[in-house]
Amino acid sequence: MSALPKFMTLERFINEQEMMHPGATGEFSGLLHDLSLAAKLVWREVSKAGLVNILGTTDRMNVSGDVVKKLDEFADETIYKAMDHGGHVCVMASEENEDILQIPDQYTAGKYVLLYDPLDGSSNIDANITIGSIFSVFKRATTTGKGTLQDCLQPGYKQVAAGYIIYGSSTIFVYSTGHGVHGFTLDPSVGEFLLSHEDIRIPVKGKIYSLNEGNFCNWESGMQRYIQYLKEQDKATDRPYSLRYIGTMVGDSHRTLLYGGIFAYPGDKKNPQGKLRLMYECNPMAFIIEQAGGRSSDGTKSVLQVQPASLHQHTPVFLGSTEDVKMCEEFLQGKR
Ligand code: AHM
Ligand code: MG
Repeated sequence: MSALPKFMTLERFINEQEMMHPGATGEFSGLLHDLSLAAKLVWREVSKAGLVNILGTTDRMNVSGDVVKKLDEFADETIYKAMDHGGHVCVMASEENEDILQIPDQYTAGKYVLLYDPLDGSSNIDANITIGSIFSVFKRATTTGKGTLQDCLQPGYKQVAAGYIIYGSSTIFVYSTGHGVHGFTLDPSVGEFLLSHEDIRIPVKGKIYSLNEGNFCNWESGMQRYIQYLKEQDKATDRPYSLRYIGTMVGDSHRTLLYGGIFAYPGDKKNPQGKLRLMYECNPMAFIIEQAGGRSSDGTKSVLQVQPASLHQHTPVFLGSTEDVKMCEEFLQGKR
């Protein structure tokens, strides 16, 4: 018999991980299984976006003032409906909804909290550019009954799992439960996510920077000096760096995870807290990057140390290779 590679589905991987934790109730695995189904349902719709009359905008704005695309609404509802009745989650919150999302009365409230960005990079949809979904999971802070805002407003270091699904040239489910970062590529012909990136480790240093440089004139001087520095010629420090920017955080962070370097959305004079949301984008990506051996920062401390005060708060974010993020912090703090 020819030596076929070992096929490891996401479902089997989750189950095997659960068996390594005696005492596990299976509730957490159930939550991840439900998320993988949600991912496939969203992927199915995303992949035919150009074929059906689903593209275009509605007249509704989300709470951050962005125009909501129809596909955002579909992804938002699909993830909610895939997760609301499994008995694993006590409350949810999504980037597209101002308030927390309660579990319907007829279903059991579980012990986990799910926060998600249903469709990240939605301004890229019409141009058929990579988009994604991002999720963050906490254990509930309250003990019984319906989940509350207090359950949702926990700092990122308390996440028990986080991940994203990238809908690109292939669809990949990347997640961590605090034991490394693993990626699974969807084989659409069998409808399974198969292990393709085991135990991803981010390079200690890269040579790519990824950010919206069009905001340069509004940045603080430390940020401006850092980017100027990356563009200077110096063989010894591998400069100049290359610039890559998709404008979808999932895509830009995924490339940074695999190739190294830095992804950033800094604060600036117009928006001191930047554009990206702590609970739906920055916390889960920071968890993944740190789990892969990288570094996250809000300019002064790990993103995971930021204490949330509200569901939709923004934070400056710097993610990537440890050496690159450290150097950026030095510029921001005026040490260079
Ligand atoms: P969203 O599509 O969920 O609203 O996400 C916001 C997106 C991020 O994916 C991306 O990093 C950023 O906005 C790009 O912003 P800009 O267009 O200012 O560069
Ligand atoms: Mg987003």
